[in-house]
Amino acid sequence: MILIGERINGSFKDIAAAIKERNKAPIQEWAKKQTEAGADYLDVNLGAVSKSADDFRWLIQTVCEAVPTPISVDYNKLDLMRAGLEAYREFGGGRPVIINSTTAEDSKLIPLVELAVRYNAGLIGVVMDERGSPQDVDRRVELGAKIFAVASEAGLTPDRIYLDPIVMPLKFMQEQAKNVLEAIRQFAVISDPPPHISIGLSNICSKAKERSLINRTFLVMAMAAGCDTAICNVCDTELMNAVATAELILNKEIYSDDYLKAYRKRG
Ligand code: THG
Repeated sequence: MILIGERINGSFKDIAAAIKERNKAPIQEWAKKQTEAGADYLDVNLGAVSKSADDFRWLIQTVCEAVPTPISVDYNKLDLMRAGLEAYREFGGGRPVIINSTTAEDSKLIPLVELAVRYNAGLIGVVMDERGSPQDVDRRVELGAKIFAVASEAGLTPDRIYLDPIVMPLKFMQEQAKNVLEAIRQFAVISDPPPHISIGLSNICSKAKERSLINRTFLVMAMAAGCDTAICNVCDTELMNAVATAELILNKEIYSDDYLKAYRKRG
């Protein structure tokens, strides 16, 4: 699994306050904690707290100073994405990068694919268009196939393309979870080799009581369907243990009695 730590996101109160006050400490602590927990990438997202390119540059610089972990640059507007990628090039010194994200709309997809080519980045494509996010499997797959086709045409190989079926809250859109799982199964046969399939896991447990249990049950099911990347709470030990066990069951790691310990030390 490619694990992307979700915690440096302005939708969390402590991160929002840290951005407003330009206080590096809480952000750098989360960067370190998630890195120690095994994050392959750190998602860095301003949230709604700011729309300023300067703040995004500062946030990315702050993370890069704390840890050598690569970043997924998370913003839904092109101008800030450009500023973020420039900052990352300056402060990240040539680390890998994931652009998070494009949608399937031409006005976003075409420039963001171009940015991914220019910055040698991976690109997450969420299956939305001008009409919003689809509720059914077929439309999700249609939009995923479009993103894959446009990105491939521009020269991105499948290992740089991440399709995101858009996970919805179980509490409010209960019927969507099984549609997401079916979309994952179909993304996995879009090409051979397939693209990465990535989910924003914690969307599933929004406002629910049993957050951790819902997260880990859904992630294991998504992995069985073909998901290989998750933006998630990497500091949730039960979640990480479930991922390690699912990887054994899917025969992606070699069994040993100490596999949990081995998984924690990986990378
Ligand atoms: N796909 C892609 N990128 C994404 C998402 C996605 N980026 C953002 C998001 N979704 C993934 N990250 C999070 C981060 C936090 C939470 C959910 C998803 C979360 N927040 C708390 C909540 O909603 O209850 C609020 C914060 C708090 O507790 O204070 O759970 O789907 N490509």
